[in-house]
Amino acid sequence: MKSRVIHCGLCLLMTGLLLCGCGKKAEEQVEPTLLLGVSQIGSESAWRIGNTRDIEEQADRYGISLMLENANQKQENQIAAIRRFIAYKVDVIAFSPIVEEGWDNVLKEAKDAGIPVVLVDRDVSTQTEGLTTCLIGADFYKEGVMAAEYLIRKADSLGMEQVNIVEITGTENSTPMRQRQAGFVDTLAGDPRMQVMESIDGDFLKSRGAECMRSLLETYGDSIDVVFSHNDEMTLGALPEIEKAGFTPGSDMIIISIDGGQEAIDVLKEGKINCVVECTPKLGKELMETALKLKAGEAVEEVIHPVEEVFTDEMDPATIEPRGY
Ligand code: GYE
Repeated sequence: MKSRVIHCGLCLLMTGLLLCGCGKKAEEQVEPTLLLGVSQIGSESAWRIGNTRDIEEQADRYGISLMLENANQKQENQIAAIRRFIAYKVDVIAFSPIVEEGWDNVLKEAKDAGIPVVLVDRDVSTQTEGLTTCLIGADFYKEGVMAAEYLIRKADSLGMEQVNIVEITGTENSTPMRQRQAGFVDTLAGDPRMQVMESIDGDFLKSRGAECMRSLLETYGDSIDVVFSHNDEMTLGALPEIEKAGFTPGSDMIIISIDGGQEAIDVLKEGKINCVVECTPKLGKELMETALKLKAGEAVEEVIHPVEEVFTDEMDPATIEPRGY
């Protein structure tokens, strides 16, 4: 990520040269670019990699200079990155908080420096109100609801009387983990057939998805009817474990995933995943437009949720467009 920062520095230097009349096109009026500092969580999933790529592409499209830092899954790296953005006097800070708590101090520092902060993808929970300007990200609660609604339809169609569920959750205390779980559990609450036997933390990682599935299979074996996994990566880690244990995912066990990356959709087409709730990583365009508005001192919407759908074994898989992540 350092090279990106250096690259930004060079861009600024070049802009400066043009502005002070040292460049060839000195007579042209060059608009100062907006400098956007983005702290990304890491590279834990195809979703995250697609999200980073989208932010980079959209920044280029909008002519916005980007200081993009990858925190490698560590909150302290995100806090350090935000502090660097403040020191560098960026125009706008955007970040995807790995967990909800623990941001009060650094966000107060950004506020004191007069730099607006945009939450991308995930939310924060702070003691002081008003430390961030807006949130651009999915409605995770609704994603959990859509997953549960599919399960109710599926259990109806199979005439199931008892449905034993295991849940592999995303990073503990992160917004998608909390909200996906809440939406799922709340929606199933009125259905006496549904029983979540265990929820286990898979941290949104493929390797953890495999480990969690091994342990769930050891404990519950063939009494597992449903695996609800909070992202595709963990699902893709869990599937080979189910097969190794002698079960056929998609028929012996109902598999429900979230994200909708191409790899999971291909596996849905093979019949080994039954339902994938879409969560789009393409938040870059909204982010750039929001950053430009904030720089211009315009009002922005407090919450922007992208429209999302659900892909299931109830539909014709040929109708699913290539996903792009
Ligand atoms: O589902 C997962 C990623 O916050 C929505 O984080 C995001 C989640 C996404 O690593 O794959």
